[in-house]
Amino acid sequence: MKRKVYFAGSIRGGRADASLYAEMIARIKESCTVLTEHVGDLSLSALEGELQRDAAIYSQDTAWIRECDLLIAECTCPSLGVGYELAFAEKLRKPCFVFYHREKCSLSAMIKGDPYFKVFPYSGREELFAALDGVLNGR
Ligand code: 6IA
Repeated sequence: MKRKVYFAGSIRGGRADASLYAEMIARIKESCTVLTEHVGDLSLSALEGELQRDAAIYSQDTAWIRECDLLIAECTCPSLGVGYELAFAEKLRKPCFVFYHREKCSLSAMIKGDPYFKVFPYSGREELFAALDGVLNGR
């Protein structure tokens, strides 16, 4: 059976990297099921998110984190929601893999300094997708 991946990326924190999330999700879907495809939906703006019922979003997303086999987060664009999801997944002992562009952001010490998270800084697409393939192939 395909592994279930919870992909986390910024929504209300800003949508600057939404197309990158979509590319990462497409790559993950080659071998796994992605529970959170909407995170890479380019038509989804932070404002549209405001119109959803927040309690329903929280309830669905935490259920998906319980269900997932692993969590992959792209953290270049800082997001309170992604930070929360990482802590929630750690509590459940789900494997967590964090990617961030080392020149474009200074990753929070609460993520970078937590030895539970496997953190992958990258400088360009090639490095990012090689590291992502490594995670997906268990290297
Ligand atoms: O604080 P943020 O909004 O940046 O948090 C982003 C994270 O929270 C993502 O990894 C999502 O898993 C989760 N999240 C935040 N907003 C939503 C949401 N909004 N739907 C699902 N998950 C969300 C409504 C989207 C809807 C129009 C399709």
